[in-house]
Amino acid sequence: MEWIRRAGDVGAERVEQVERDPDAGGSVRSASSRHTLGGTVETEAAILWQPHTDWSVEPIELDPPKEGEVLVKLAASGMCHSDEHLVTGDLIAPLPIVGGHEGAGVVEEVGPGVTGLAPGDHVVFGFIAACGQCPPCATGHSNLCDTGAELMSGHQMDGTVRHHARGQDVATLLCLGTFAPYTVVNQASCVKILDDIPLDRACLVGCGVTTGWGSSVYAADVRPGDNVAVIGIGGIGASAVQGARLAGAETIFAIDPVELKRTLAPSFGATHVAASVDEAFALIEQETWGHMCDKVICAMGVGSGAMMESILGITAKRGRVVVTNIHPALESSVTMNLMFLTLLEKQVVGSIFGSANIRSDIPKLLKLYRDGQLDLDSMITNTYKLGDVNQGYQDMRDGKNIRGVLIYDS
Ligand code: CXF
Ligand code: ZN
Repeated sequence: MEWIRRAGDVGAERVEQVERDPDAGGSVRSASSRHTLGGTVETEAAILWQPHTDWSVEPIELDPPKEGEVLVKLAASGMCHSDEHLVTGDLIAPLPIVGGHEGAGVVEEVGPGVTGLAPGDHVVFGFIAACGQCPPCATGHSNLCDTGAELMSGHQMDGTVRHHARGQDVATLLCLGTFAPYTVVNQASCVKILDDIPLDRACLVGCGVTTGWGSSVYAADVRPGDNVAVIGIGGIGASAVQGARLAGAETIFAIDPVELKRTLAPSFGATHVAASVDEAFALIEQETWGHMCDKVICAMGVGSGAMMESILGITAKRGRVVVTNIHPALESSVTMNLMFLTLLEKQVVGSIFGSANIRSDIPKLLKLYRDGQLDLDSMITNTYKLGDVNQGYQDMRDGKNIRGVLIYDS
């Protein structure tokens, strides 16, 4: 007899004493995964083998966690736009790669040297790991963590990978790979959360929600009475609207070409909607008496440098534009009248993860959710099984989702 954690146990604090069958090698089976404790996990994952192709859902083998790593059984994964950026080639990463970086689940095993995490702990992954030791972490900017930057390579800290398919090594997006019921990640990526937070909601704060909320609250520094514009009302933009509302903005202009998103935006706190920046110009001019927006958050899927001059046009004197969305990796030109930037003291700042801190802000946002101040429920427009991941992304392209979420079998 020995103590094991059942492979199908997400959401339940349950460690069982089981009789191991010596012929079966002490293995535990769930519907889609076979797991030998301390050994390989045979499971499945959505892998991108080439840009401009579908995600391929297929069997993978997962090595046990090494130094500083943990094996996590995932309950859910958000379907962020950044995974789509791998498909379009706007984001460049080593291929093949297991997608997904908005994950929440339960720690199943810990590798050597792991401190502060134990089997049974509920965790959310911060999409940028935070080691707590490097200069950015030590100065309160863990969104720029040096370890996090290394793990963005998609390889573990020792330069190898734990994921394998078709006899090949497979990287994981941001060294997370949440498009799979199991993954192995660095402990620095994990944030322990309370057991009573639903994991299918909690996963969203690992990227999109905190990125959007922090873009308003930290990067833009929205103040009570501010006029704010949010461009792009996906998962990040809807959360930026919520952040601006919580920070006391007076007016919040939600700008999106998709009608469904303009319809949903007021429920997150938008006071006005417009289909484009150009259309928003006259509305903002009228509603702010020509003052324009103190803060503008760029949260469209992929930005375009050619739009910056119009974006600066809806920005007030001393106003700040926060560039949260990604731009194509090879784009290096932008339209911007630098004379007016100087004369009107406008600012353009970049922000990653909403300039937030995974260890303080993830628990904070989940508390706001529990207290009913942050709406995660309405952010989830559709849920999918892993096998339907391509349908989920098609729905995103078709403008049907604020956020799709993959739900794994419990
Ligand atoms: C992105 C930012 C660029 C690297 C990949 C992740 N952020 C959120 O999805
Ligand atoms: Zn993301």
